[in-house]
This record gives sequence, C-alpha cells and structure tokens, in this order.
Amino acid sequence: MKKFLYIFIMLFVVGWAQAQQRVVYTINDGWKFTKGSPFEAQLNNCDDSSWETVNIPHTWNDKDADDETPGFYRGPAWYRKQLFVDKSQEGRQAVIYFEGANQEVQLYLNGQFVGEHKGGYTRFCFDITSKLRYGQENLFAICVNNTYNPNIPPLSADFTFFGGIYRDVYLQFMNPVHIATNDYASSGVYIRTPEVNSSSASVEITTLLTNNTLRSAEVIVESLICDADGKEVKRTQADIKLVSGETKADISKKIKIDSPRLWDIDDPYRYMVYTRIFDKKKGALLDEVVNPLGLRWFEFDSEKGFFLNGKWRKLIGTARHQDYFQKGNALRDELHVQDVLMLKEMGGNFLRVSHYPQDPVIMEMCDKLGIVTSVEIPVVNAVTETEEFLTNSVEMAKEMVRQDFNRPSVMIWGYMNEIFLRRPYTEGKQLEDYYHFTEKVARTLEATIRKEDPSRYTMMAYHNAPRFYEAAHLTEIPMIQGWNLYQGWYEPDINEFQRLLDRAHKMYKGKVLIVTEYGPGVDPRVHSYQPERFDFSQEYGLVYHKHYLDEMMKRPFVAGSSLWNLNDFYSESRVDAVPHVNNKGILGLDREVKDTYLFYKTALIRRPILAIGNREWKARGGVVNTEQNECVQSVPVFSNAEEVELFVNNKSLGKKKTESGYALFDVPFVNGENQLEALAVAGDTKLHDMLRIHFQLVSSQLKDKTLPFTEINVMLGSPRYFEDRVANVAWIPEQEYKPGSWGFVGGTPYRRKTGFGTMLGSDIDICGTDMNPVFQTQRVGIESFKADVPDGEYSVSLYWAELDSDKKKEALIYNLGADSEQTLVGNRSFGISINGVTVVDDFNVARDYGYARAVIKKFVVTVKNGKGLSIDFHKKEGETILNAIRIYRNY
Ligand code: GCB
Ligand code: CA
Repeated sequence: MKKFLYIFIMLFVVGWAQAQQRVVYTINDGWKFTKGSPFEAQLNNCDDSSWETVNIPHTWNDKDADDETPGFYRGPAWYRKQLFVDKSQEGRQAVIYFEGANQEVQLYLNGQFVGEHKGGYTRFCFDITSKLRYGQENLFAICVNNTYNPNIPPLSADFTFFGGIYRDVYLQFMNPVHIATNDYASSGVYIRTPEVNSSSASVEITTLLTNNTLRSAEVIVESLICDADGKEVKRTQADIKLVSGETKADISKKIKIDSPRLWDIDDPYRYMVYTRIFDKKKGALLDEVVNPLGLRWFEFDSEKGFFLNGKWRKLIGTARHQDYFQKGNALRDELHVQDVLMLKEMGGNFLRVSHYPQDPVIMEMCDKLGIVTSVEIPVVNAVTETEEFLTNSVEMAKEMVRQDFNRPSVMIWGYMNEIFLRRPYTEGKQLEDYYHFTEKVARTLEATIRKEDPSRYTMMAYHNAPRFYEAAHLTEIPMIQGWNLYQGWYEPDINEFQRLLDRAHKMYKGKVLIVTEYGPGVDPRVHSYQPERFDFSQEYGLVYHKHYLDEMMKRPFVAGSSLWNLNDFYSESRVDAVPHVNNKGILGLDREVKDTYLFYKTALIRRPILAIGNREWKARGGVVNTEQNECVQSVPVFSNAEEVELFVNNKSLGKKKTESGYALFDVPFVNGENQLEALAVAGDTKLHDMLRIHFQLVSSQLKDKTLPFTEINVMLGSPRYFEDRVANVAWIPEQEYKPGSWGFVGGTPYRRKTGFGTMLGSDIDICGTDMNPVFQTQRVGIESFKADVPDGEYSVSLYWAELDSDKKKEALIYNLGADSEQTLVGNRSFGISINGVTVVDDFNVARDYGYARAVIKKFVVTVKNGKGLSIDFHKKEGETILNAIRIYRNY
C-alpha cells in the first residue's frame, strides 16, 4: 500500500513537474507578409488575404538588392499570423523571442501594442502573457522597418542592410516563477570564472530570478555543473525569497573545480551548467536553463601576442558576413553551421564576428569547435552627433555582452569599425566637435563594456588613416587595436603592409595589435598568368594572401588576424567584378572554394592535405602552345607534403617540391575532357585528389585539320581568362594577329586613371550583363581583328561597353584608396566592315546605348575562297574600341 502511494505521489509530482518545464519552439512558418504600411495592419479586420505567404528566416531584399536598379526597398513591412495557443499554457509566462530582425520592430498582439526594438543584429524578446488568449487564435502583427535611421548604427557600411525577420522566432512558455527573460534577452544566467589554472578553477554564477505571481515565492536555486558526459561535478543550492513582481539576482559562492579540463582550441571541452529553481515547499522543478561553461584563461601581450591557457597561439582566421547566394541574410541554421565548419576545416582558430553579432548558432559552433571569437556591435563608418545615437549604441553593447556572456569562445568585445571612414566634415570647428563626440561614444562604449564584463578585452578597428584616430584619441581607448589594411589592393604598394605594422607597433607601445581585415577581391571566374592588383583574379588573390600571411607570421607582436572575408557577401552599392557583391571572400557567395582558401588550409592544418587548385575552373580554355597540339597552363597543387606528383590524362608530370604550401605544374591540356590526378605521401598517409576539367583548345593555325575550328571567345585589352559558368564557355586573353592564326591589329589596352596611376581595364559595373570582366577591358584604337578561319558560315559577335564616361565618375563609395578619377572623352564614332563589306558606318556606343552598358552585335558572315575573316574598324571621331569578340562556326 505504502509502495503504491509512493508511486502515485511520484507520478503526480513528475507529471506536475513536467507540466512546469519551460517550453520553447519556433513559430517561423506561414506568415502573411507585405511591404508598406497597410491601414490598421495590427488589427483583426485588416484583410491580409492578398499578402504573400512567407517563412522566417525571411528578407524582403534577397532579389532587389541584387538587381540592376540601384537601391533596395528600405521602409516598413508587416508580418501577420494567426496562431493558436494551447489552453495548457494558460497561467504560464509567455515570451516571444527574436534572434534578430532588421532593423526596427514593433510588435502587436491581438490588436494591442506589445513593444518595440531597435537594432538589426541583436536578440530581443517581449513578454506577451497578459495579451495572449489561450485555446484560441491570436493575431501576431509585426512591423519591421529597415529605413535609414540616423540614430541607429550602422548608418552606412559596405554590406547590404537586408530588411526582415531574418533569424528564428520562438515562443517560450514557463512558470511565472522563472529564470529571468527580461535582461536584454540574455539567458538570465551569468557565469564568471575569476580564476582558472591547470590545477583548479573557480566559477561564480549569477542567476536572475523573476516572480510574476501575485504572492511572494520561496525557491531553491540550484547550479549544477556537469562534465561533458553529464556526470555531476559540483552542485550548489541557495534559498531565495522573491516578492511578487520582482526580478532579483542570486550570486553563488565561488564554486571550485579541481583539475579542470580546459577549453582550448584543440580540445574545446565544455562543462554544462544547469540552472534550476525549485519550489521550496513542494520541491517541484519550476524552471531550468542550460549554459555552456568553458574553463580557460587567456592573455594578450603587446609584444608576444596571444596566450591561451598559458600557451602561445597565433590567432589566424577570418571575419564573416551572414549572407548567402540569392538568400540575402535569411539563412537556415545549417548554412551558418557550415561556415564555421569550413573555417575550422581550413585550420582557422579565430573568427571576427563582424560587423555585428550573429545567429546564436554561430557562437555555439565556435564554442564547440574551439574557435576564439571577437564579437562587435555595428558602429561603422560614422556616428550621428545625438544622444539618441549614443544611447542606442550603448544598449546594443549591453545586449551583445549579456547575450553571449557565457560563451567560452568569446574573448574580445568590439565596438567601432573604421569610424572615420565617412567623416561628414573635413575641417574646422565642426570636425573638432565631431571628433569630440565620437570620442565620447568610444569612451562610453569602452566603459560600458568593461563594466559589463571586465574579464574580456575590448577592441576597435581602424582604417589606414591613423592621424584621424589619433586626433580623436581613439587609438588610446580600446585594449586591442584592430587594423584593417589593404596595401596591394586599395593602395598600390603591397610592401607598405609590413611597414604599417611596424609603425603601429612602435607608435602605440603597450597596445595589442590584431590585423582585423586584409584581403583582395577575387571573382572566382577570373584567372590570370599576369596577376595584378584589382584584376579580381584567383592568382592575384594568392599573391596577396601569401604576402600578408608571411609578414604577419614573422611578427610575434601581431597577436592575430582575421582576413576579410570568409565568404563573398552582398553590398548593394558596390560595383566590382560581380555587381552588388564584395568578392573578398576566400569562399564564394555559395561557399565555393577559391584557391586562397586552399592556400590557408595547407598553411594552417597540421594533418596531411592535398588538393588540386583551380578547382572550380571547369570550363577552361587556351591556345595551342606545344608541338603536340596541347596548351600548357600552370595549375597549383596545394599540399603540406614535401613533394607532390601530378598526372594529366594518366601521364605523370613528375614530382615537384611544394613551396609555401603549393607546387605549380605546367599542365599540357588537350581539347575536351582532361583528368588531373595528384598524389602525395605525408608520413604514413597516402594522399590522392582528382579533378575533371573541360578544356576548350584553340588552334594557333585555324585551318589546322587536326583541331577543326569551332569557336573562339577572346577578351580584348586583357591578359585574363574568364569562365562563363552559365554556358560553360571559356574566354581567353587577346593575342596579336599572325598570318594563319587570329588576333588584333593595332591599338592599346584600355587603362583607367586612378589616384595612383593607371590600371588595366575598368572597375565599373556594366549594365545588362552578369559577365562584367568580359566587358571591363577593351582595345582602344583597334584597326582590325583577323581570324584565318576556313571557309564556312560564321556568327561573329562583337562586344562593347563604353568605359569612359563624359561625367566624372562618382567616387566608388567603398573604394578606400583615392582611386576613380575618370578621363573625359567626347563621343567616339567609327565604322565597321567585315571582309570589305561595310556593315555599320557610324557606330557610336555612347550615343546609342549610353555609358557602361553591354552591347553585343552578332553578324552572320560567309567566309569564301580561303580568305578568312577580317573585321576592320574605321575611325571617324575619337578612338575605335572593341571589348571582346566571339567567333562561332555555324557551318
Ligand atoms: C573595410 C571595411 C569592410 C569592407 C572592406 C572592403 O575596411 O571594414 O566593411 O567590406 O573594407 O572590402 O573594402
Ligand atoms: Ca537561427
């Protein structure tokens, strides 16, 4: 009988206790959505039946921030959903929790205003208990607005401000007596580790508790520390009395853990902290949250760099933006996870979570994989001189710190990036005031963060204009100076990089230095055997990164670096090789692997690596340059083995020693399919890699019967190769005409004027094409293009874009160098004849198509009597031009 009674009580208690557990689930799916501000969109009688149906994560700018019309929708938009909430949750505390929405949010529930939030990158939540109807439908109406707001950072930045509820949204139900949810959307638990060393660690846990009942409550707060296997390590309990309506902190006594297993880069060991509250009388579990606990100590030294758990570590990694090909910033968790996995896979041990706090799953992954992080708020480019701007920035800083407070991976809090890039004044009292205000913002943020969390370091990132930062004392304020350096990209001399490092080290004695950004633009479709700055080639990417990594490795005072950027990312106003995209990623927008990624991987990973480079260059082409009708082109093979062997179409090209992580092989490609196979031995490990490439071989003698002519695709004024990945067409560089062969006659490659001399080609966006590189170079003053093709019918397509504008080009907004002076030219006009027949007499690209628009004219031409093709340009006014040519044999 006694036993029965016991079981009965147990069932009752367990059942009851379970009913009290916190319930958390997403409410992402099936929202009604519309842009604009429909009349009374918060009310039930507003008819949303014609609205779109969307799922969260959602952005409304995935398409319009990537099309040809400048700008993207920045304004209000509404999300609505009727949601049935179970009767069983009645009497519980209800909270709606947003992982992030850009950038201002107002929430209405059942027609009533609930609350608002400012800032597009931090988490927030609202208590909705009093407005929820249980066992019924509830109308959630959310206004999200991404309009420019001068009081909310970022004011401007080199990334697209995609609007929307772009991260998960949850409902949470819990006991009215619970672990607080009202402290900046933090977990309500703050874990500190005041002392950690290899023999012992002390842990201090602060728990915020809320009593939302009408009576006071007596509870037991329990902190249970378990190891990774779930075994109890330590448990503390305390009694606490909460008066009705209050949130109160309980601070644990120091909990000592002997012989702790440390959190480290190679062994990111995490304990778990279960925070529980029990009803003191009934013993029932009222609420519970779980937090990770990583035991580690770390230190930055201005001379020696970074130490984790007493061991010197060079921090090497990347920064990361949160968007993806055609998705904007609305990513599933899996895509975030993939990024951190790829960073780890590359051997990175550092992530600059920039320029803003990111999805919680990013932070979880860094904790799990042993990646040290720096998290920052998006105070970028400029400030607004208002108290409201300052207040919003401080609020963001608090959100950031409290929300990711318990992450063992976080070691740095950052709060300003290149804040003087967009100075609204250049001199005088206004500039002085602006400096003063910016300094005040910096000092307030610094003080706020240090007070919130004295256990971590603070950091600010500067661009290469130290005098501005010095003038406003900003170089003095943070504990770590972050330098964003682009010598060899925006600025011409790559060697200036190491000179600047040494200067900073000397100038700012005692300050820790991290290279927070560096990187060149790489359009993965572009290749060049004469790589140069701003050609967007994979090869220049390699030159640049190799130089930077070498120089940083030589200097112990460089505590770490986060290259710019892990992935290509959207920046709506940017016009580079790929419009609206910043191509400085070592991974593409779709996370394709560029050679630069492989370079880092071989440099950083200790386990044996072998990977053939140019991995995604699958539609490759070139001109015959051997006796055997092949085209020899060099291909990098990345490996940390001492030597590698490469086979092409089953023939060995011999073994080569690797240098800086790769060996360059001269690969003789044949027409059509080619198979590359690499072998290497590292210790006991045999490594193998394989790649298939389609090679479009172009004969140098076009009448050659062994390689019948089919087509050539040539970029003029260019030594570059371009891969049209949509149609799998290989574009190859120009050559000068020789009888029997093909090429240009006369003219010179187009060069644009920049603040640092001239550069090959243009960097403007060409409208009407997604193949900018094909149009961005050009031969000026060309007389002819000749191709001694056999008799037959041909489609000859001539490609143009006028690169010289008659207006001064507006300075490219995010071009940090003083580039972009444009030459003034008048109209140009010329005639074109093909094989002696005038096809166009007065052709004027600018007159007929305007500036920077892609124009393709296809001529159908019959070639007879072995005369081949001669396309001749007859100058009338200004210089003749041709950007590219495609000759395709019809019959
Ligand atoms: C910077 C900025 C970053 C830009 C980068 C670039 O210095 O901090 O937001 O994206 O340069 O690519 O120009
Ligand atoms: Ca998420």
